[in-house]
Amino acid sequence: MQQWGFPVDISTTGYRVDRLFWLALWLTGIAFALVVGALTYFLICYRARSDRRAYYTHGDSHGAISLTGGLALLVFLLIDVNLAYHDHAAWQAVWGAPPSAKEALRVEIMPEQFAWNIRYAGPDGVFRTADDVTTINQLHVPINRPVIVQLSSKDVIHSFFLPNLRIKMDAVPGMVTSLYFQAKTSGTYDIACAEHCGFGHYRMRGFLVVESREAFTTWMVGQSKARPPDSSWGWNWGGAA
Ligand SMILES: [Cu+2]
Repeated sequence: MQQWGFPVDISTTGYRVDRLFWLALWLTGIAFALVVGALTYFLICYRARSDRRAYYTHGDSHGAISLTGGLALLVFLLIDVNLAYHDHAAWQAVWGAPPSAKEALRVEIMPEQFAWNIRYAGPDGVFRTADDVTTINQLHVPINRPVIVQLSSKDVIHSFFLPNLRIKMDAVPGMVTSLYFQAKTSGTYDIACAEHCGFGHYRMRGFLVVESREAFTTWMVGQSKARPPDSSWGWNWGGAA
């Protein structure tokens, strides 16, 4: 399902990203139409004619400089400043208010060429203990609960991308980055790698399953029985743990 050509938005903040996209498209689209319109007008109006001689100007008259400066200022204020203002507001909403580590579900993701290694802390809520749950390419989250994801990378730079949540973060070797989101619609959605990371880049398609709290718990219990935790990677959550 799509909205205006976008993947359906299932997040609490994604509409802000979409609005920014449309605002940028409209502003630059209008500017583009005006520029092309003016260009066409001048091309026709001042085309070569036998009764008119061309003349040359450096464009350094007072009027020409004022017009150029005025137009530049107008573009700067109407497009750049306008976008920067709205961008700041959206940024604050999407990245500026992380949920507390207590209310949120915490997930560690360690991508490698070419898969997403995903780890949950398990019932005790502490990472790198015997009840950790690890999966590959399968990220299950409960609906309407904030999720904090911490990322690093085993090999090259990947980019963890959830198109339906309008959120994306680089996964960099030797560094821990993070993002958070809250999904409000259940279903199965794509996880993509948005950084071309090698020949198997296309294989880094994972699945995000948004489900009820009960279904999530049932899944988690099943996973913990299905496979032993993978302790070959990890990091400290610092104060958040
Ligand atoms: Cu990748």
